[in-house]
Amino acid sequence: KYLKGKNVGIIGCPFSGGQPKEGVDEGPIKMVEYGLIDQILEMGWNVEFDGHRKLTDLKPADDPNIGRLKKPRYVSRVTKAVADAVESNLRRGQLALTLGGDHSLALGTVSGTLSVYPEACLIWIDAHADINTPDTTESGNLHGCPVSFLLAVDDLIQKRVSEFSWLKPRLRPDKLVYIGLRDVDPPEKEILKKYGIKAFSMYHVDKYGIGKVVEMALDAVNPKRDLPIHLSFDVDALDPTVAPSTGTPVRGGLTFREGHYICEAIHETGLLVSVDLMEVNPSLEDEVSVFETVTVGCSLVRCCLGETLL
Ligand code: NNH
Ligand code: MN
Ligand code: MN
Ligand code: MN
Repeated sequence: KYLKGKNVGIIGCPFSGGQPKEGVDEGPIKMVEYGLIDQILEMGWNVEFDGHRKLTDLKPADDPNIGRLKKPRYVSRVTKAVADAVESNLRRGQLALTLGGDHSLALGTVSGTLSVYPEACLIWIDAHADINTPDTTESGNLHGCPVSFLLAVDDLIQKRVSEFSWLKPRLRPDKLVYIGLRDVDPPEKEILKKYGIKAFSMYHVDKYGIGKVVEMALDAVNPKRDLPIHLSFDVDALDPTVAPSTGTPVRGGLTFREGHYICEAIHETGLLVSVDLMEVNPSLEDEVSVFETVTVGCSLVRCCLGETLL
């Protein structure tokens, strides 16, 4: 509906500055090495990919904490560049596919999407809500904060740091929905409650089944099925038995099929314009775990592009 034809622009983002564990920057590199580009070409898509972004060039010499926030300048510069890349892909009629990298990158991807499609809704698949503010974050890791920076609500905007002044908070709370939550910080729960943000935790997945949950999630943010969709998929939403090589695994996650079903069902709407696949860390766990995590990342992406539908 929004994109004509099967054109995808891939933005490879080897970046780990939003959290402390090295190796997550290798996620996009490994997904491409494992053949993701060819797999997408084989599905009949036109693919634009001119190599991974040189994001380390943007690293400032000095980047002291701002309050609790770690590497704020680095994260800001990188995510600004990513926002511009997503925006340019979308303006050229491509689906924007961003491979992470840590989830702070969503500051850029979602901003880029909303600058082209201000009416877009955001579906966030994650074990975590990533909605800490500069005040509530315990860790200071920006991958735990992107959603609060994106939200267009006055009392969060006041708390924003000037370093991120390029970022226009355009996401209305009623355009955001979560699936897969099971490790949400107490202040994050307060924020979800305060703004009435729809969230389907693993409890809801167990209670209703994934089919019903995705339908309810779409009903919440896209009732007429006419708005563009940005899907931000943190691989730690999956159970650690399915995706072990990620920085913050949490037990009791989505099964292999539940994760894929979400991607298939969202593809099926025909409204998907932008996809993030984040937090694959090939330096964690053993060889088999890395293989499983990288290949599941690739197959989630393929499902977003329509692979498994008959
Ligand atoms: N809530 C924690 C924090 O803010 C953990 C976030 N970690 C994630 N999010 N991996 O997806 O630091
Ligand atoms: Mn996340
Ligand atoms: Mn997570
Ligand atoms: Mn299709």
